[in-house]
Order: sequence, then C-alpha cells, then structure tokens
Amino acid sequence: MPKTPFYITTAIDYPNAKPHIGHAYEKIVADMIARWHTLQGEDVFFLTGTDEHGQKIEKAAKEAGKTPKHFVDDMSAHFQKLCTALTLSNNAFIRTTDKKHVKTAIEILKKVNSKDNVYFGTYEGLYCTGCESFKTEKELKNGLCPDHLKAPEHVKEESYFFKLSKFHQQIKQHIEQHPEFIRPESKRNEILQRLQEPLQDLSISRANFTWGIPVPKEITTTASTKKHIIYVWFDALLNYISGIAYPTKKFQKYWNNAHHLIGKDIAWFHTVIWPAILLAAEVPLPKTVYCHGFLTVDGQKMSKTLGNVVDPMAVIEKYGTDPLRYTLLRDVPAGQDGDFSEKTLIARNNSELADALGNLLQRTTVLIQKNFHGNIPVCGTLTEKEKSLEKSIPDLQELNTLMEKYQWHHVVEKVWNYINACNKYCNDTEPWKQTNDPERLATILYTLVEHLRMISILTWPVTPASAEKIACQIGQPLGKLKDAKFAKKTKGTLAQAQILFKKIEQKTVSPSLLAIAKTTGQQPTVNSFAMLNLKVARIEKVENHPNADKLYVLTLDAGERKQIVAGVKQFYKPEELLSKQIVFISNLKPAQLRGVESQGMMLAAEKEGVVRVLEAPNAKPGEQVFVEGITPAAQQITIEDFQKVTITTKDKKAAYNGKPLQTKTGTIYVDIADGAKIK
Ligand code: ME8
Repeated sequence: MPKTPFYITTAIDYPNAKPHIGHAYEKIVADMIARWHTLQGEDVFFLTGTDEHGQKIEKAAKEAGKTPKHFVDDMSAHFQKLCTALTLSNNAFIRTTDKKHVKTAIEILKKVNSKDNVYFGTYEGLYCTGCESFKTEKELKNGLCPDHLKAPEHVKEESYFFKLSKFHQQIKQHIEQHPEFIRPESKRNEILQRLQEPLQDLSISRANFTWGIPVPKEITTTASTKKHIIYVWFDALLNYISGIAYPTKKFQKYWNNAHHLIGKDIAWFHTVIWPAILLAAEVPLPKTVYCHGFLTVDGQKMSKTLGNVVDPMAVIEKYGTDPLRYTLLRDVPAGQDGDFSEKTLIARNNSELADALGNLLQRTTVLIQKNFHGNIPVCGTLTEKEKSLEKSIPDLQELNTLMEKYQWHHVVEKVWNYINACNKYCNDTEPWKQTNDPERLATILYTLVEHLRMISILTWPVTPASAEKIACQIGQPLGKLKDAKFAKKTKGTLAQAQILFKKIEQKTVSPSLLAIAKTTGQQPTVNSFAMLNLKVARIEKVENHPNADKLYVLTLDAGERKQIVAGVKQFYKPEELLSKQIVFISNLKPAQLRGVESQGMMLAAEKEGVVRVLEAPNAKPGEQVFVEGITPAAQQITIEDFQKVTITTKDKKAAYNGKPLQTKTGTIYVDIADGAKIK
C-alpha cells in the first residue's frame, strides 16, 4: 500500500539579523523528523524559509542603509547558507517576498474577505515590533514585552480586521477533539486555558509603514484614508500553503498530512490565528503543531546586548555539522528548554561520537582490511554473544512510536545505547585475539559490520554525513528503516578508511562562537545591565559642593581614589555617609557638574520621596558588583545609557531582572521598601 506523503515545516525566520543557534536547533529537529519519515519510505516534503516583511525588517534595513528588498536578499542568503551547512534535507526554501507567495497571500485574503470575515475599523493598542504583534496589558511584565524587554508602542490607527472571534468555538472544539493538534500536552493546556477568555478580532493591516504586501483593491473601502499593507503574521503563516503551491495537486498531496514545528513563543499564532485563517479560507487544518523549547547559552537567555548570541556557522566551522546536530538532538529534551554549551558539545563529541561511533567503525574496518583484504567475511556460527547483541537492536516499532510522539531525544538515546552495546560486544569478543580461529574471527567481524550497516541507517536522521560515510566505508548502500535488521548474507568490499570524528581538546567557550548577530552596526538599545561596570567604594570624605546647595563632593576609595558629585544632601548628613561602602558606576564618562569633575555616579534607590544609597558593607573597596551570568562592560557609557537600565529593590536587596546585585562576598543591600527604582 502506498504510504501517506508527509509534510513538515519549520517557522520561517525573521532575517532582521543573521541566524542564531535557536534557528539552527529548530531546523535540525525538523530535519531529523523529515529524514525519519524518508527512512520509512514516505514521500516527504520539508519546507523552511524566511519571513521578510514587516516593520522590524523595514527598521533593520533602514539602520543598515539599504532598501528592504536589498537587505532581505542579503540576509536571507545567510539562512539559506545555514541550511546547506546543517546538511538539511529541505525540499524548498520559501521567502515571503517570492512572487508566488505574494500571489497566494492576496488570493487567500480575498477569499477570507469574500466570506464576510473582514471589516474596516480603528485599532488602538500596544504594539511590540520585536514580536510583530499587539499586546494586552496582561501580557506585559512591568510594562515591558517579556520576550523583548521593551515597552510596546501605543498605536491608534485605522485597520482592516479579521473576524477571529467568529471561529473561537470551532477552534476550541478542534483542539479538544484532536489531542494531537497541539503538542506537547502542556502547550495544549495553556492554549485551551487562554481560549476560556473571549477572543478579540485581529487587526490584519498596517498603514504606518510600507514594507509588506498591499491590501488588494477588492478589499479596500472608501472609508480608508490610507494605503494599507497586510499584517506580517497573516502574510507569513500563509507560507505553509504557498510553499507547496496552493491550490495545485502538489498542495493536495502534502497538505493532508501537514506538521508544523515551531518555538514555544509563537504557539498562539499557529494554534489559534492560523487555524482561524484556514477555516475562513475553507482550507483543512494541519495535523499537528509541535512547540519546541528555547535554547539558552551557558544557562543564559541569548541577547545581542549580552553578546552571547551563538552563530551556528561559527560552531560548524569549528567543530563540524554532525557534532552540533548530535549535541542538540541528544542534549535538549523534546518540548523543553535546553542549554547550548561548547563544553557539552566537546564532551559529547569526544565520548559518544569519536570514542563510541568512530572507534567502532575504525576497529572493525582495520581488522577486516588486515585479515580479509577488505572483504566482508562470511558469517559462521552465531554464538550467544551475537544473539545477545542482536537483542540490543532498538525495536523499530518503539522508535517509530517515539518519533510519532515527537520524543526524538529518546530515539537518539536508544540508538546510541545500541552503539555502546556494539562496542561492548567488540571488547568482550576481542577479535584482535582471534587470529588463530579464522571462522570465529570472521563471524565477529561480520557481526560488527552488519551492525554498522544498521547503525548507518539509524543514525542517518541524526548525523547524516557520518552515517553516509559509514555506509560508504563498509561498502553498503544506505538502507531504509525496514533494512535495519540482522541479515546473515551481507557482502561487499570496504572502501578507503576515513576518520569519522576528530577528538577535540577540552576548552572553555571561545569568544569566536559568540558572534553577535550584527547586521546594522547599531548600538544595543535593549534595557541591559551588561552595559554597566559597577564597583564598591568606601566614602573617605564628604564635602559641600562649592556651587550647588543640594550636592556633595565625595572622595572615594575604590581601590583607587575617585571623586564624584552626589545629589543626596537632603537625605543624608555628612557623618551618615562617611565610611559607608557604596556602589558606583565606574565606567561612566566623567562629567563637570557645576564646575566640579564627577568620575562616576553613586547608586541610590528612590521610592515615594525616600532615597537610600546602595551598600556593600562586607565587600572590599574596588570589588566588582555583578549579576550572575552577566559580564560587566569595559567601555565607557553615558548617563543616558544608564537610564535605560532598570534596577529595582526587593527584600532590601537591589536586583536586575529578578537577580540580585552582588559582590563575591555578598549581596547589595538597600534600606528601602520593595519596588524602589535605582537612580
Ligand atoms: O518568530 N531557541 O521568527 P524568529 C529555540 N518570523 N528556538 C528559537 C529561539 C531560541 N533561543 N529563538 C527563536 C518568527 N526561536 C516568525 C515566525 S512563522 C509563520 C513566522 C525559534 O526568527 C522561534 O520560536 O523570531 C521560531 O520558531 C523560529 O525560531 C523563528 O523565530
């Protein structure tokens, strides 16, 4: 019976900056899934691409001094190169600026409109350009978008609306009746929870910038005073059908079994908005939306400001593709957040790739070359040892079930347990000592080669280049999943031996991988503690400012002598300040304040008219003040830069983003109520 075709997509990435390791992760997972289905003999279509319209792109292009089209042409090329470097098996790479996509987007919007699903009105609300979406007050944390740590813009403008609310119950029912529609279960529950609340209609056009697909004239009303473009998410989601040539036969073939792999941050768009658009356009819904977790780097969220954005191309150049693929697939549990660290990659490469897999191939092929002139020997009588090894071949049905449940990391684990069992068999049977018993030697080496043949099949979705090298070295074609069973009659001649994986010297994270996804050269604007270099200082002398009533001139011991001007006269008497160990910004550009030079700024917290200085009573003068995981900047900053950083207080401690400010000897103390702002 012919198998059902299988369609897998990734999210399409914003090319406002170069790709980061999170983009690579999603593509690697999708590739493993695509290859797994190919191994099952299915006709697979794997789509990935770039999401090229919208305000975020227009802004990035402007900052780069390029037209949006020129900019996305350059940037999309980086994502396409990444696909090649990751050895992805994608069948197409869609760009939302492709003519065919634009045509589909217009066609679908017209269709949605023709069924009375679009109306004209006015939108007023908060817009986060980072997310390219409107936000409710409830979604913000301290007034900021939790994903982009920026305050959204207040927008009021005319807009075309999509009647999202009309599809509320239908979508809820679909999710309830199709447990496989949203995976993992935790995401499904979260979305169902959100669907308990009323659904607002969706603004699907923008008129305050121009980089996008124009709203077709069939829809525009005379009430509109402006030219509108289609909202970037409405446009972008349609890539999943334009990428398989909606509404042609190709579309009919793949869409029936469509699976979207996306990150957890964009689940709402894919599980509520996207189905509503499809229902409105009378297109069936995809089978599954699988939401994977986020990658952090050495335990920290990636951000341009922190300078810890890992460039996957740099990792590949340094260590190769398969070690990166293996580490991410093995190390990050499906559906959960995970961490990328160079240290882990090196450790896994050395033990599980070079020592386990590489060595198994090396030992087997060297012994066959030496004892059988490179020809696969004929298998003799199988003993208990061979039969026991056969039992360690992973159960294919079990692996298929795990893949269907999107538990790819367990599949990787099971395959590598099998590789370890093969190595153990090799150690136990000691073929190098069997030269006096040619039949036994032949049987052991045959067994090893036969298992390597199966290993080449089972590792192909994970480490495809190495899998193909293994098949080639043992002179076998790469089989399908059904061929992953022990056969007694495999024949062939080995090819020239090649090293599969090189061992890597253990090092700490190298800055070369932390290539900030720099496209525009602009300075970071995100609220960040990383800009500051804070130090502890002891107040040695307190004097009145000669030209200002409200200011003191403080002499500090900060490991070196410093002088600063401080506006705390109305809150502290000189003797209250003297000998205090305070915190000051040591990388602030010196400034003349009323004719006196200030070489930094003392930090104090303010709430409802009360001002208290930050104190580090147990630290040594000159000690660094830091927040765990953030490296303090070395370059000078201005007072405006400092004003972008939000430090608050909780339980009499100063904190940034919920993490305490500290020195290596203790936390920073401040005698004020919770929620005070540090100034
Ligand atoms: O959201 N770890 O684009 P994008 C893992 N254009 N995955 C991550 C990640 C991280 N640290 N950061 C981002 C968009 N991702 C839209 C999608 S689809 C019609 C439009 C994932 O470039 C993210 O969750 O911000 C998303 O699935 C993909 O990378 C692209 O993110």
